Amino acid sequence: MKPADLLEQHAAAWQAATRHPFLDSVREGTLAPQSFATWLVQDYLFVTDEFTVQAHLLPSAPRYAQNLLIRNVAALEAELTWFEAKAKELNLSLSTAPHSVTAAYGTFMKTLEQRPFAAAMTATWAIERAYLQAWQSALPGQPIYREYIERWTNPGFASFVEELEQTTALALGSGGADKEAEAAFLEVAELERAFCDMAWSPGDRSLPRSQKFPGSA
Ligand code: HMH
Repeated sequence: MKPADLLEQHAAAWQAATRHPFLDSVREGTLAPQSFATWLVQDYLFVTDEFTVQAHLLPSAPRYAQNLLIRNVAALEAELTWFEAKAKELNLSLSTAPHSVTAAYGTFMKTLEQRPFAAAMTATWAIERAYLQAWQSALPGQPIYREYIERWTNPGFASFVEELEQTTALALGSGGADKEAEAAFLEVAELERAFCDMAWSPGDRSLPRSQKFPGSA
């Protein structure tokens, strides 16, 4: 099995994870400010968990994956700093309780430490690949979201995701964990969809449209 086979065999689940009204509204500029704020704060909490889990994967990762995984950990740490700056700009508090979906995603990621490396690597790739594709669907997007869209659609990020795919292919190539890798892939797809749903919840959408983009006041 190759990573591309997973995308092909689970095209519907993957589509649901990466084509979402949340990103359509980022593209169209119709997103409620509260939805964006919820997304930003919860994504910060998500990356906090992802960073911890990825750091834990390092010591037992195969030699061929170590350099890439170290760069992933470094990129996630830089992303935390970036989110902290954005939150400050927009006057959003990051000391918020995780939403149940964010908590579930964190719990899932923690289990990767106990799974075969091929499954953990497949999930690591799928998590980043999902964001690449989801944010590509928001292109060109509204100017207020430009920096966000560019973060996950720039060529450097795309080639990083490509490297993750190649390393996942190597891990799968050593054999024996296809079923576990497939399960992890499907869990990522479902959690990514749920994460977008969370930001795009009817409760959030019903907030007054007149409210300005956070920080624009
Ligand atoms: C929910 N998935 C989610 N947030 C992210 N920041 C990424 C993937 C990419 O790191």
